[in-house]
This record gives sequence, C-alpha cells and structure tokens, in this order.
Amino acid sequence: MKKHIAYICVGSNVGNKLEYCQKGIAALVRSGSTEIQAQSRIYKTDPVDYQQQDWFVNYAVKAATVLDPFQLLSELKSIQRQIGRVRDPIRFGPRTLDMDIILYDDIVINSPKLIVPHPRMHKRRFVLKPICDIDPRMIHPVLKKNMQYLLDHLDTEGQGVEPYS
Ligand code: PH2
Ligand code: MG
Repeated sequence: MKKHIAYICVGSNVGNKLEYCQKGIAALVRSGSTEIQAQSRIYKTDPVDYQQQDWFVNYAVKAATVLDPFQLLSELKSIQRQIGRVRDPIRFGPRTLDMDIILYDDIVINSPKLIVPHPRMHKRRFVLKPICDIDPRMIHPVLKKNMQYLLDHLDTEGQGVEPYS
C-alpha cells in the first residue's frame, strides 16, 4: 500500500508529560499503520494561547503511514482517549496528550473536521522548532516558504522553547 508522510506534533502538560507523549507515539506504531522515520529533539515549551497553565513537553515525528488524513486523525483521537485525555474543558488548556497532524504530504485540506497544514503551525515556535530539527527545507504548501524561514521570521515573544533534559 502507498505510504504517505505525515508530520505529527505531540504535546503534554499534565502529569508525567514525556511519558504520555512517548506512550502516544508507541501506540501509533503498535497500531501497525504507521512507522516513525525521524524524531526531533524533545523540548520544554512555554504555554501559548492560554497562558495560565503549566509548561509543555513538545516534539515532532516524521511518520510514514498507510492511513489517509481522516483515518490518521481518528487513530490519533482514539489514542488520545486511550492514554487518558478527557474532553478538554478549556480550549487550548491543560492536556495529558495532544497529537496534531501538522503536515500530510504536500496536501491542503480545509474541512470542518480537519485543517492541514495545521492552521496555527506557522505561528508556533513549539511546532516549527521541532519540525526544523527534522527537515528545515520542507516547504509549507500554502505559504510557500520553508520551515526555517518561518521559524526565523516568527515573533517569539512569550514562546520560550528549550531542550528538555
Ligand atoms: N497546545 C495547545 C495550546 N498551547 N502550548 C505549548 N507550548 N505546546 C502545546 O502543545 C500547546 C500549547 C493546544 O493544543
Ligand atoms: Mg494542539
């Protein structure tokens, strides 16, 4: 079956953050549909959008998958539920595990269920920094700029991102 390349950003800011992220990726691999081709460094990041919450662990993976974007989305949602995330009471608020599709091949999707590329990726340092670890030259299919360019032109005010040790 044809494999597609998806970039997935994983994040957590509750409990054992790194362990939640790693369990999420492990569950995706165990599902048999997807393999991990590359992983970024792991980061400790300041919360954005909703700031009255704890810092996040974030990183990105490059995944080869046989799932189409909507199948991948439901797989990720099901894993988030398994690993213990309850429906978020606060938009952008605390979460045990979040797995977002950032890019899928070079396709563009604008549906009520799914927007690809992720609609806020180009404004978020906690997404761009890990993606640049993997492939800084990759082109954003809507903005037509590469990932390094987007990172370099970002307003980083309040967006601390440092290696997790
Ligand atoms: N996710 C959010 C909202 N804010 N901030 C950081 N640093 N990392 C995240 O993963 C994150 C966030 C909503 O999904
Ligand atoms: Mg998210």
